[in-house]
Amino acid sequence: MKTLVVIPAYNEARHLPVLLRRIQKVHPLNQVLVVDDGSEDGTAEVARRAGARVLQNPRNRGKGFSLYQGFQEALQQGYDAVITLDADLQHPPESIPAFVAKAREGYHVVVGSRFHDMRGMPLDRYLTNKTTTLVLSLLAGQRLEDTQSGYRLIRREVLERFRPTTFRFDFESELLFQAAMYGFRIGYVPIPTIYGREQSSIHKVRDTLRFIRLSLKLLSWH
Ligand SMILES: Nc1nc2c(ncn2[C@@H]2O[C@H](COP(=O)(O)OP(=O)(O)OP(=O)(O)O)[C@@H](O)[C@H]2O)c(=O)[nH]1
Ligand SMILES: [Mg+2]
Repeated sequence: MKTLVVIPAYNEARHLPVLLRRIQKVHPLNQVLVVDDGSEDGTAEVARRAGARVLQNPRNRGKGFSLYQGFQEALQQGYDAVITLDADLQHPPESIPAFVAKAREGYHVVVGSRFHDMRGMPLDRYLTNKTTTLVLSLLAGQRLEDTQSGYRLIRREVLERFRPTTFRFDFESELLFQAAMYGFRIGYVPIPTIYGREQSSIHKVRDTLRFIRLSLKLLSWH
């Protein structure tokens, strides 16, 4: 299964050298695409120097937009799947083979789930995660897990079908919803819950409002 690893990155120059070195042990770096989304800290240069392929947005467009750019690239270049993973070392690249193995079992989307052990997740993120997952499960008519996890494998068939309307952190919710509605099989692999001291780029009020707006929009699918 030819897989493109897509890494959305906003000011991640500090983490990328370590991350890319770890990725290299399990996946060829010429099949790793870092999307630098208007960073101000030299993220693109650092990623290029470490041997990854790089797309660079002159200004910040959102995590979802960057992921979508990665999806288009993968489709154009004939990849069978993408693996999306965060640049901030919360997603251990050593799990990449587990995602591929799960996809081979016949799953179209594989989500890295932290639901088996969420100790270490800050309370506000825990509550947001549980609530958004419950809402999306109800909307999608199936029990979903860890819908806010950015560590995923998505097969080509899903990428071809997906029509996003949101391009920030809501994008990943919309992707899972559409995959479920189109009847694609969604599987899970356990990943650890890792939180450092980094500031999240998620804006509590703005991104919550975006999620509510998305949920209302998804209701009209029914
Ligand atoms: N392309 C792009 N990537 C972003 C943007 N904001 C954050 N990211 C990246 O998305 C990944 C996750 O960002 P975080 O801010 O940690 O969000 P999160 O992991 O969902 O939130 P936490 O659970 O609080 O860690 C990291 O690789 C960031 O560099 C953005 O505006 N554009
Ligand atoms: Mg994070």
